[in-house]
Amino acid sequence: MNAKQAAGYRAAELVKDGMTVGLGTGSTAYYAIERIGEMVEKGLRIRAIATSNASEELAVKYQIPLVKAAEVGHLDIAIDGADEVDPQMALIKGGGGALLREKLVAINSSRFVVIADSSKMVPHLGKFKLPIEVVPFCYEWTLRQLEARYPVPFEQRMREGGKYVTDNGNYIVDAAFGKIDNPAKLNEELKAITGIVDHGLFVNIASTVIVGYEDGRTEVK
Ligand code: ABF
Repeated sequence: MNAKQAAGYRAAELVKDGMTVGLGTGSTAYYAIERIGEMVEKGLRIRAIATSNASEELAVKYQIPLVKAAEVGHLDIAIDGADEVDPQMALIKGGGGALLREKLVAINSSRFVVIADSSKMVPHLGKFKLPIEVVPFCYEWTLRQLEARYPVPFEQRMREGGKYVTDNGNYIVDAAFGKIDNPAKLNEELKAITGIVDHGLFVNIASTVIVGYEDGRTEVK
């Protein structure tokens, strides 16, 4: 069992019969979804909201019943990966481009459980480029505002055939901040810039972090 598997399976153990679950996105969340699918197969009554089209497809594959926000007041638990986790459990997420739905699911869950292999644990955030989701309308001006405000490289995320587009039809700009000294301050500043939908800083949202190690061990923080 590898580190991602160990963390994903351990997190799935927190899901109980009757719960409504937020399904994360990425290669670590994959294992949590796989295990939750096995639990559904054994008869546990679990319903879910997925944080991306890719995770929705996994839920369908594993026959995990999907619900809409209108059908449930909140989520009992959300399980999702991260790109970086600092000692205060602040995160950088969005490497997979799903940050907006991931944040909406996380903030509407009673418990947000982050699952990560030990390589994601960092002393401070920022080495991983911060994904920022921007609306396509006049995005060049939004990019100009960012570049005027922060003296760091901003790079529009591309994919084969052109600009990367999120499941929500927006663009992603990746910001190479290097070291982020005050994630809470940057979180507020970015949210105040018109044209920015959201970004990959998750501050004071995670309630549990499950770290997976290559020997199959897990550590719950
Ligand atoms: C997702 O998990 C993204 O926010 C983040 O980029 C990704 C981490 O990737 P992985 O689990 O594949 O390492 O939630």
